[in-house]
Amino acid sequence: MSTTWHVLGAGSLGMLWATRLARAGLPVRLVLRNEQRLQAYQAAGGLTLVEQGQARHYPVPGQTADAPEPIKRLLLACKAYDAEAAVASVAHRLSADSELILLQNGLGSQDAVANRVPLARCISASSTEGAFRDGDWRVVFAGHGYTWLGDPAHPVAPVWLDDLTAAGIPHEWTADILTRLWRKLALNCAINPLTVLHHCKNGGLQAHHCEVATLCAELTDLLERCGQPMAAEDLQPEVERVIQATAANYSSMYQDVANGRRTEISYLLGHACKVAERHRLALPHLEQVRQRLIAHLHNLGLPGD
Ligand code: NAD
Ligand code: KPL
Repeated sequence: MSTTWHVLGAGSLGMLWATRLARAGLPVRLVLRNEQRLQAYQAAGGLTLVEQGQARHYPVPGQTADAPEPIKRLLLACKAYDAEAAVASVAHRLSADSELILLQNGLGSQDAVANRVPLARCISASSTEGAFRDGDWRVVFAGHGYTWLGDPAHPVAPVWLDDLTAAGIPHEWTADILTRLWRKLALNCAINPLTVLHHCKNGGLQAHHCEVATLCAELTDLLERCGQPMAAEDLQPEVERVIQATAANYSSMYQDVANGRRTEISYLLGHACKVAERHRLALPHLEQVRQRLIAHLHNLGLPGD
């Protein structure tokens, strides 16, 4: 019998994973924030996945964190700033043979989660898939991509990767998940805050080439200093390539700010600056961008963390 996938967080990625796993005939349960959300979900009767313009309905069963059955496999699909509290809400249902898959972008939340549930196995993920919500309990699959998974503490791949294959979720197990997470963090730090501060699409940063190059130089120093030389390799050319390839897009942070949503700044730029301080490495431009961004968020009435 297949192990049940508990998906905590009925947001964009949570719904994208839950619907594809359910479509493959795998047992899935959606863990919702409270009884009120559960009732609203039950009234809707399930999730809708919109793929290539086609909407399909999946009646994935829902429950709250207080449901009685143990959780053996948990996909944590909330934002980085909610991860620790979210896992705490189901900690009483986890045990030494539970496995958690952490979908959060950036760094910092994974350690916070692992410290909360030291017995469970925590697997980190870094995804380039894209999805957004276009209504309650509805997700649009917006960009095909890849999800890298890895466990910095144990290099052995889990057997349930077969479930992802069956569900058509493109993935790869990697022993170097920290390199991937740091590389993505560096890309996001070099691009996302500047798109917010200059109020532009990613391509607009081509007009701020020197500023981008300065941030890349500091990020490269940081990655080398904190033992991530592979994540540092040719960072600037890759940042420039991503800016060009995604020129017509707004960065995820830009979209969060434009929609009045809290950003994940503390797990991106905030994490980079904190680690630099720990290594006594001065990164004046990154620190200045962080402070400008926080001031900008406060001016908009958004949290600066
Ligand atoms: P989202 O805001 O759409 O969804 C998060 C969901 O988690 C929300 O529905 C929220 O209510 C729920 N949640 C938070 N705390 C909860 C709790 N205690 N109990 C139950 N539910 C709770 O976020 P998302 O876009 O799916 O992003 C999730 C993570 O994946 C982020 O770190 C993001 O950066 C990363 N990511 C997203 C995408 C994407 O395309 N959306 C792509 C790559 C990476
Ligand atoms: O991941 C991104 C984001 O917008 O969050 C890109 C497109 C790489 C820009 O940093």
